[in-house]
Amino acid sequence: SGSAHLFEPKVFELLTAVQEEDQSHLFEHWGSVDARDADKRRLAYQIVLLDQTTPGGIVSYIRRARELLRDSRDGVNPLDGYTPSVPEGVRLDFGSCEYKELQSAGATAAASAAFVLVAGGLGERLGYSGIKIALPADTARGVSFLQLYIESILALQEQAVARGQQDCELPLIIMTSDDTHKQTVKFLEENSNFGMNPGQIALLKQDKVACLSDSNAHLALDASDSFRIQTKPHGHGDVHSLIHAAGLPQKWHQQGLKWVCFFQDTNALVFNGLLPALGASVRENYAVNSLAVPRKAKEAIGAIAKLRREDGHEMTVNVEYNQLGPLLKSTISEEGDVNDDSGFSPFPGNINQLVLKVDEYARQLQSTGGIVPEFVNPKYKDESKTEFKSSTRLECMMQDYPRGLAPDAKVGFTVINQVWSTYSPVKNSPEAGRLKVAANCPSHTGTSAEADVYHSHCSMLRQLGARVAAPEAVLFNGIRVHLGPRITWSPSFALTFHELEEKLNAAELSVSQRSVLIIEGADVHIDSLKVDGALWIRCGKGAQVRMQGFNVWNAGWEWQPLDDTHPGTEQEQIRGFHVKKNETAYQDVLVAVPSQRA
Ligand code: UGB
Repeated sequence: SGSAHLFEPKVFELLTAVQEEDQSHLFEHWGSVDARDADKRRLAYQIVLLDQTTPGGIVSYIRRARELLRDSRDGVNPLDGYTPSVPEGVRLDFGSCEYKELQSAGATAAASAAFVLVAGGLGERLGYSGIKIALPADTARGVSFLQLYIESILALQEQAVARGQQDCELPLIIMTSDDTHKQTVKFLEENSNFGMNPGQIALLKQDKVACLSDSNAHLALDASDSFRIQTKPHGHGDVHSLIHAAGLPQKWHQQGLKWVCFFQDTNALVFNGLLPALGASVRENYAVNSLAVPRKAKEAIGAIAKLRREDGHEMTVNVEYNQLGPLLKSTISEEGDVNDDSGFSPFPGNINQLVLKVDEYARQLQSTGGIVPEFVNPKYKDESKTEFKSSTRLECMMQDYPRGLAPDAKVGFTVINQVWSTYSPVKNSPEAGRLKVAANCPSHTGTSAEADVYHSHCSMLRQLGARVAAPEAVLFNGIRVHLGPRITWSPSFALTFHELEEKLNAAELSVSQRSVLIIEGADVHIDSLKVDGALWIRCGKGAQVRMQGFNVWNAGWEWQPLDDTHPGTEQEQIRGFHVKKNETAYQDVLVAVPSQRA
């Protein structure tokens, strides 16, 4: 129309290009293209923004959507023609010789690693109003997931510095979304980045993508605002295009970094898996290494599978749980997704912790622009499969990255056989958790996550020969867990079995069932110690604590179920208990004592 020139040419060009993708309905009600009209400007500039933030741009997005929606309507299964089998990978027992070896090798290799935390999820399933990374990783020590992750990375960095790599500064990238960004920034600011340098952390915010209203990939206008396109999250797969857009792989390459480790928002045990996996990546020269755990059949976590097509094309990828059953039924197993004699599915469960090799990752992102294969999941109104119950959008998952790799890329997995040692996230509300338990699956609640933190710490000590009392079954929020002595320590004290061995004489350590033992600080040494009650050892940077002949006995702390007199805070309600601190013995050496010279 005559007023078209009022939009800048670039904007007008984009609007035309979008319209030509069968999107006339977006502008039908415009009358004339008048850029002075506030509503029209709003829609136009939303399209500009979507074009900038959508991987590949808006036109490419519409075209991808059209194809995927057509396949969905026609019932085309992307896995058709593929036969699954259990791939080759590294299988480890928590604390075995091989595990310890790879864990130490991984801790050394971490000196050349970048870390990526995906934290854009809102946690609807958990029913928590705050950001999940601000939840406590365990109630005894009380530090948040984010602090724990940062402390772990800093501990690895300190070790590299101690080995002579003076300038080591390990990058942390946090992917946020509109739902989590502001709160994440504030949380970091309020806590001075938990000790990281300001430039060490990079936040990448993912944006939502345009919704689609029908099988022809028409963009969906808001029902109450015909000058706004509906948007929804695109999924954690965005992390790759954001990393690409920020030019990070090239930067990492220049810094001499070799590995990049991805992990999720609420797994306190992540480094128990990441370090041996990093060690395995070095040993096996994996371009992609997915961390995995034994998976119960039908459990709602993806399965790592090797897929082979008749023409010989092979890939080792994650198959989401809703696709695995049908795929197995149509190929190798009439029963579908069922447990074998081990009580678990033969396919290891993906836990979305990945170790990628930087140089191949950089090459791959260069050629794909960071777009990982997408999928669409429309809920159709009827059999004709043209209209949807509500608008849909394309989605993507970070673990689908290997799908785009060349067939000769070395893709493996590392499974740790003891799930509780490696993976125990806080994903589900108590109600949802109880349903999971009823279905014979881990509850993945605040309750189970807490118990597993202590369980894994206790197990490490026991494996080294300490006398650590057995756990007792308790019920919180209707979820039964086994609660051992509440033992936890900071990553600066120990991240590996090897460090633990160096710092404590396990034969002379004993801890009773009701006890709490918290150890914080790098230079803590336990020669002989008996705890029956609560002991908190706090050792500042540069200071040293040596526990020799200590015998702690006090009223300790109690984990008490919530009830009407004590309904608990939102954070406590997720777990189902509050901690009553009756008495605590502190061993504090917070400032360095100047060493005495003879
Ligand atoms: N996340 C984002 O950063 N952005 C998003 O848009 C969405 C999520 P969920 P999901 O380990 O048990 C995954 O929602 O996606 C972050 C795997 O697909 O907790 O349902 C979010 O903040 C599945 O194969 O999990 O399922 C969180 O940190 C299985 O491995 C992370 O992404 C499953 O996780 C995961 O998001 C599992």
